[in-house]
Amino acid sequence: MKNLAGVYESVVKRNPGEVEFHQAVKEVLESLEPVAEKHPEYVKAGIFDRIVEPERQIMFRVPWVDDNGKVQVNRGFRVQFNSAIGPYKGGIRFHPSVNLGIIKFLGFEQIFKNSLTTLPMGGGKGGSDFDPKGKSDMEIMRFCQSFMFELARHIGPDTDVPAGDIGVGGREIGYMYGMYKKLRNEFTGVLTGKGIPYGGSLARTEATGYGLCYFMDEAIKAKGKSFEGKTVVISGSGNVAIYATQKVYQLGGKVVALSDSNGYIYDRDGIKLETVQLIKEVQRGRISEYTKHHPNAIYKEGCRGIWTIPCDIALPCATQNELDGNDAAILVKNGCFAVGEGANMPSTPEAVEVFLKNKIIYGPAKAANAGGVATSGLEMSQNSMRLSWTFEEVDAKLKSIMQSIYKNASDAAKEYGDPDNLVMGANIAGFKKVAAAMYAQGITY
Ligand code: NDP
Ligand code: 2IT
Repeated sequence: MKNLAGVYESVVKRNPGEVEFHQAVKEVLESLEPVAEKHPEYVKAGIFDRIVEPERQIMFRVPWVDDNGKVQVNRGFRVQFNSAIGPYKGGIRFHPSVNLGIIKFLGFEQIFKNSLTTLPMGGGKGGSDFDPKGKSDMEIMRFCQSFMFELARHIGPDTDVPAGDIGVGGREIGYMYGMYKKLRNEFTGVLTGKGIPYGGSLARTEATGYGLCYFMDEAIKAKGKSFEGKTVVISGSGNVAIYATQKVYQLGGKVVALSDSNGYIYDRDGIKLETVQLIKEVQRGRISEYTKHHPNAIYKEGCRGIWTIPCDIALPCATQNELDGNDAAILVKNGCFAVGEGANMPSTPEAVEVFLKNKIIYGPAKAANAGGVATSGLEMSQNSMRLSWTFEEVDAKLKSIMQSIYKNASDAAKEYGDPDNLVMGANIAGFKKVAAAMYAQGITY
């Protein structure tokens, strides 16, 4: 880095210990070097210095009472990172690993991702270190209500619109929405990923996984290949992984492995999605239970081993840094030709380097998994218009958004002289609109 090295150094210095945030910022700034060269006015207006600093960061106490009557205390976060092109928008994550640095990395990525969708949404992210595993339904409800008790004062349909992420799905959104409505006495589209009976959008549940496959289908087709007949490995077994699996089958591919944080299953005949949905969506169980239903399948402890399974296409859909340089080298050695990121920042910088060096078709998260938030944007539109589109209408819009994200990222990569580098292309294409908006609005935020 030449022009932007100082910006990065200052981020590291001012945000000690926030390693995931540093990682996300570094990758973006490296891609933006040529943009800084082309646009000295952005450097002068401090766009780069400002874009790495959240507009607002909120941290709060979340007290709740467990089923034994014991008081528990968790920490809540909402980082309102950038509102240059629309209200803050981004998911809420409930996972014991959550801390400020993780929420900041996610919020920072969200700025560029949301810009890529072509819809008017700024970037934000929230969450808590609450661990939903092993909690009763009533404990989940009480926690969500307490979380929203505080969060409600900071959000609104034209201010900040949260949604789901790891550990937050339809059930949690429902509990949070109920509490928001009670506190404000307003029925508005303040959250997305809502249930269909109370303002949710059809196809939002499927959107991230479907969108990932639509994006990768474009990228793969551009190289004269397709999903047809291909063997696919997908990590995770949550919302994104499940609907990516469904779409891979619809596109003619075969998914042979899925995982959770404990281990992975390998079914050489093809994963039976109905079984996975029963275990994960209905019973909220562990992926290991799959082998009880399908004794021919294998379960192995340790989630990382999933990358040793030979495949044509790999779709990491679990969490950040789940795939390192070593895993990437094994995938390449085994003949994998495409990697699409359903999760946020699942590949370490070393893994990304391996993919780019080996000319793997690599779909970076902020482009490849933007279908979820894009459909959230469509949910916001439907709520504002007070009408709802059919599944087919939303799905068609999602597909066309993913195609244009691919085109914009690919065009930007070409314009800046590295045609196959979608990392650079996505970062530049996402940045352009936000930078232009920040520049036009003067030095406010
Ligand atoms: P879910 O909570 O539905 O599922 C998460 C899955 O990832 C589970 O299988 C979980 O296993 C696994 N996982 C979570 N943390 C870890 C970990 N530390 N190590 C190994 N496995 C882990 O979440 P989603 O499917 O919604 O999210 C998955 C990824 O996709 C995240 O990176 C999220 O940020 C990203 N994403 C989600 C979008 C959405 O619309 N939901 C949109 C765009 C991106 P276990 O049950 O054992 O924890
Ligand atoms: O990472 C993401 O893009 C999400 N978790 C979805 C955010 C949203 O607002 O739908």
